Parts: sequence; structure tokens; C-alpha cells
Amino acid sequence: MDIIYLQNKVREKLTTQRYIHTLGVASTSFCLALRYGADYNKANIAGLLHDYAKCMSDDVLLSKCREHNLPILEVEENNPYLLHSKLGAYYAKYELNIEDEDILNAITYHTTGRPNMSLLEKIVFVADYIEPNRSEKRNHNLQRIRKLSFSDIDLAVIDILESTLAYLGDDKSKIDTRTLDTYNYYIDNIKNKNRMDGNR
Ligand code: DGI
Ligand code: FE
Ligand code: FE
Repeated sequence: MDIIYLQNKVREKLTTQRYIHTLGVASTSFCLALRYGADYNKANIAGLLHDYAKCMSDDVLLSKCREHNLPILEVEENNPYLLHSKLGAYYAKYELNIEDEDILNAITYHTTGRPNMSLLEKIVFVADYIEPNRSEKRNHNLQRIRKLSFSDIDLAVIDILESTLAYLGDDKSKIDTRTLDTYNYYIDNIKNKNRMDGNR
């Protein structure tokens, strides 16, 4: 896959600010892939494409998902911006001819995560949060999570989900069950790991 071709396609779809964010996620995904032994070319592509459908209005997101028969959950009906992930994966597949399921899943789940993510999915999820253009002034956990991302990616996933859930608050209409399920899955994972380590 020609990365310059993909960069040009993405640039056409996004505002300058969103395109700069996207380049940050691509290069951060590339570095995390090097750190954890994932396919860094795939990570670069997944990062580049993750917000491909981000610069679309709520109405357009909803109508395009309906047009392409993509399922719309109740929480997505209430918060249509959540749809940019699955619609982005749809365009990556059908407009940009990305066939790799791991890349497509990394795009689909980059906002909420999902239980038992692949390494590539975790990389894009984390890179989206820590890329260099995100401001530490606006997010006081960011400096810590940036460092943590390169020492233990699962712990970084947990911290990111924890901040997101804290930010969303108790409003049930806002919380996508995938965000909560992912958080609980990785917390249980850590508990089981600690139990195993304790038995050793
Ligand atoms: O597209 P980006 O802005 O780069 O980042 P993103 O795709 O992670 O989307 C960020 C927003 O998504 C952020 O404000 C938190 C929000 N989000 C994550 N999980 C949920 C959620 N929003 C709702 N309503 N429900 C969720 O469960
Ligand atoms: Fe996004
Ligand atoms: Fe993003």
C-alpha cells in the first residue's frame, strides 16, 4: 500500500488540524509498534486512517451509516460522533481498498476499545490519546500516560479508559457499553495477572 497515496486521500477528507493529529497518531503508532514488536507499517497505516470519517456532521454520519447498512446502536444514535470509527473503517475498506482485518478493526475500535484487543488495536487506541499534538495543559494525566504507554501498554489502556469514563460521568445515555466492558476486561486481566504472579 502506497503511504503517499493514502496520505493524500486522508488530507482531502480532513481539516488541517485533524490531518496534523492523524499524522501524529500514525507516527506514534509506528513507534509503539517498534517498542512492542507489532507490524510497524500496518500501525502507520492504521494510525493514518483512524479518523478518516471524523470531519463529517452528525446528520451525515447517521445517514451514511444507514445508507451502507452499518448497525447504529442506541448510544450512537444519541452521540453520533461515535460513528466516525465504524464509518471510517467502512471507507478504508471500500474506498481505499484496505483488506487487512487487523487494520480495519483498529479503526473500528479506536474510540471505545473492546475487550481482548489485538496488539495493533491497543497501539492505535493509545496513540490516539498520547500523540504529540494533544495538550498536557488540558489533560493533567497525559504526561504520565505518555511514559506509561512505552513501559506497559495494557496499563496505559486502563488509564485512558478510566479518564474517559470519569469525563463521561454517570450519564447512561452517553456511555457506550464497549468503553465500560473494555475497562472491566483490562482491570480483570491485571487482577488475574497479579494473582498468577503471587502464586509463583
Ligand atoms: O477522534 P478523536 O477526537 O481523535 O478521538 P476519539 O475517536 O477517541 O474520540 C474522542 C471522544 O470519544 C472523547 O471525547 C471520548 C469519547 N468517547 C470514548 N468512549 C466513549 C466516548 N463518548 C461517548 N459518548 N461514549 C463512550 O463510551
Ligand atoms: Fe477518532
Ligand atoms: Fe483521533
